[in-house]
Formats: sequence, C-alpha cells, structure tokens
Amino acid sequence: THKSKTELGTKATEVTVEGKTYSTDEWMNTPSTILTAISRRLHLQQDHPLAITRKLIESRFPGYNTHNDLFPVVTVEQNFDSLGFPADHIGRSRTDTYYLNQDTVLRTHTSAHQADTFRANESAGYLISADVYRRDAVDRSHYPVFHQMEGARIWDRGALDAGKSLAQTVWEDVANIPKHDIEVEDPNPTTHAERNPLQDGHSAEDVEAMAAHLKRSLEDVVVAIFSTARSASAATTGGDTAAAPADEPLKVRWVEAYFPFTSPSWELEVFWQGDWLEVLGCGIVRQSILNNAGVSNKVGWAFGLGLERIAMLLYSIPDIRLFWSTDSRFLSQFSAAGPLQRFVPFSKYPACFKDVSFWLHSSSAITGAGGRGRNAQATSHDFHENDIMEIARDVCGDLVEDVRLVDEFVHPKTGRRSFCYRTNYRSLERTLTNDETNELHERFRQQLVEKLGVELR
Ligand code: FA5
Ligand code: MG
Repeated sequence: THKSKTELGTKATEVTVEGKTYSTDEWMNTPSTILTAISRRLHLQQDHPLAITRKLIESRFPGYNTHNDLFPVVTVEQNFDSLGFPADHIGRSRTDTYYLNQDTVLRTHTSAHQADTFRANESAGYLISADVYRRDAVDRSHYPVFHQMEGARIWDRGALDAGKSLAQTVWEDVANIPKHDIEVEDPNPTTHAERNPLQDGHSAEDVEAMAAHLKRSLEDVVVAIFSTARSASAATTGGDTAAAPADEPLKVRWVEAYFPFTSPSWELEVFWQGDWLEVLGCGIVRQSILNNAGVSNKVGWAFGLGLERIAMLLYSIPDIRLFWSTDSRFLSQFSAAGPLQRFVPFSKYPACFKDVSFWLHSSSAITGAGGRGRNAQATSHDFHENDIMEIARDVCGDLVEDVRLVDEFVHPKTGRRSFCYRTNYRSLERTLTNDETNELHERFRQQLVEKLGVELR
C-alpha cells in the first residue's frame, strides 16, 4: 500500500501511506520495510495473539471507549508538542523516530492521540490500541514496529455529588476494581518534591486516590493475564517438567518514572526470564494537556503499555519477531474462542554468531551505544547505534535475532575508535545455511561501509 518514487527510479519527493500522500524532505528516514508493515494491523487480526491479548485487557476496563483503528501517520504536534515534549527532547531526533517530513512522523506511541481524544471528551475512560514505530535496539524484546495500548480515566472536578469530594468519589471507584492478593513491590511515595512532583493546582488527596485507582487498575490487568496464563499452562503441559515463565510466582514492582505528559509518573515491571521487564508507563495527566483540550474541569490518569510484552507473558512467547510470522505453525496455535493455550515453540533453530569490527573516522563517535561517545566532540561522521540496528534489520529482516556491542577501544597512537558488534543470525522458522549467513553478514558489513563510512578491520 505504499509507493515512493524511489521505487520508480527517481528521487523520492512523496510517499503514499494507505492512500494518503505526503511530500517528503530531507527529514524522511522511513525505509520501505517499515512502510510495508503499516498494513498488517496485527492487533486487529482475528485469532492473532496480539488481538486476543488486546481483548483480554479491554475486558478488564468495562465501560471504557475503545479506538483501535487510528491512523498511524501523525504530526510532530500530535506526537510531541501537544504532550509537552521540550524542543530538544531526544525522542524527537531522527535517530529515534521515523519521519516522512519535518512535520510528519509515524507515531512513536499511542499518546500521540491523547490530546485529540481528551478534546472529543466522549467518555470518562478510553483505550487506544495501535501500531507504533521506533528506531530501537535489535533483541528479543524490541522491534521497530510494535503495538501499544493507551488508557486514560478522567473525573470531573466540578459537578460532584453534593457533599462528596473528588477524592471520595475516586476512592469509591477504587473499591469497584477487583481485589488481588499478589505482593506488589511499591516503595515509592505517591509524590516526591524533586523526583515525582505533585502538579500545581492538584490536591495531594485527589492524586493519592487517582494513583491508587491507576495502580489497582493496572495490577488487575497483570493479575488477570497471569491467572489466564497459569490455567493455560496447566491445561497444555501436564507432566512437562521444564518450568515456563508462566509457572514462576508472579513478581511485580512499581518504579518511579518520568514522562513530559504526566506527573507523578511510574513504570510497572514484571519479573520475566530472570530479569525485570518493563511493561508499561503511566501517571497523572498533565493538567496543561487537559486544559489545551478544552476540558480544564477534568483531572485523571493515563497509561501506555506494550501489547507484545504482555502477550509474551501471557503465552510464553520467547521472541518478539514471532508476532510477525505468517507461518501456520505459529498462527494456528492461537484462537480467540475456547481456553487459552500456551505457545509451544517449534524447534529452536541453530544460532550463528558473527562479529564485525571497524574503525570510525578519527575523533568521531557512535552515540547511543550504551552511553558511549557522549563526551566526544560531535562531528559530521558521528552516527547513532540505531543506524547500525536499522542496517541489520534492512539487510536481514527477521533473520537477525540480536545485535550488540561486544568490544570498543581507542587506538593508543591514532586516537581512532574501534567497535566490534556481534550479530546473532537465527531464523525462527528454519535452519539457515552457512552460505546464507555468510552472505547476509557480508552485505551487513558492506552496508556499514556504504551508509556509515566506517573502515572494516
Ligand atoms: C511511552 O510510550 C508512553 N507514551 C507511555 C505512557 C502513556 C506514559 C501515558 C504515561 C502516560 P515507553 O516509551 O516507556 O512509554 O513505552 C511504553 C511501553 O511500550 C514500554 O513499557 C514497553 O512495554 C513497550 N515498548 C517500548 N519500546 C518497545 C519496543 N521497541 N518493542 C516492544 N515494546 C516496546
Ligand atoms: Mg519506558
């Protein structure tokens, strides 16, 4: 559904996405591999695990309005400005965000629709599920296209029942959220003057109640996901001795966070495969967003969760690339009807690790590489680690599992920097041949030279 003039052999000046045409400029950095993903809409595909996960979460928010087909191309104003992102915020940079032109991006998060949805003011609660796009790391829990669900709940500050405060009203709503008995680690004060401040004009009691409503609502989602996953694993594995993530005791914790559009803010993490996995960010909506949306009499909370991350917990799906598989051995395992069944991985095909080492131009740096290069003088030869990730995706598609920096040093005499990246080639669907991985790796190396100007070692 996309066509650019590049494909016709001339310089691209416009791009058509789902029938809408945009003129491109020097900000355009969206490769065709990303544009072709736009039509997939995995979260709407019948019997797809992301669609089933979405519906399961939606069922925990009765009465909330759902929006599941909002257009993925948004303005910089919608994605960043309306949410209070400062002009120099890193998220705006072309190393992190896919631009079509200076004013137009593929949404990087579902929060891009917050202001418009608050402005429409159709209901107290809403949920927005959608595909989102980010230049990011390559590993088993990150993919440049993924799906988020945004949720928000607002309360009216004015028209309260006689004699009832806003806080009382909210606490009554809290009491209607199903209770759970899991232990949640939450050492954080609701607000903290420096790290997580109460907004001007908000009362501590109101925010205390809304924070409780927010946290309890989201804990309810995680508990529902895990109890569904548990009953599934009991049903399908019987005497299986291999412990699946779903069999581990559920460990959940709240950590303080920062977003330009909420305060106070938190992230919810779940212990998964030996590590804490961040599943969502949330907080009390910045009043300026509600004010600008013409609903200054409202206050409330918002969250944004990663649907893949939740679906991976729900089904024990080990690799985020699997969601894009059209292999029937994957797709046939999921059904919206009937009890949920845990994903049974088809045999794991062999991994093939290959390293590439290269010199940068003297005094240049790779930004974003684990914070490295930050102190180096910015030069015109600098690039971002995400550029390396994107080349790997471009050359290898889903045949690359993971790309990571394994070594870095500075030549004692010349001062030039050397980097070594290790790529793990592995198909989820078959065994790759030696020739195939050699050829992929050679193309990856050549693209690093062509696109980034590095000198291979
Ligand atoms: C946001 O995108 C905020 N818009 C969330 C939010 C909404 C906060 C409303 C407050 C109020 P963040 O960048 O952390 O936040 O992403 C949210 C979630 O998306 C993460 O917790 C994670 O579950 C998921 N996620 C982020 N990057 C990726 C990725 N590359 N691949 C898969 N999932 C991802
Ligand atoms: Mg985050």
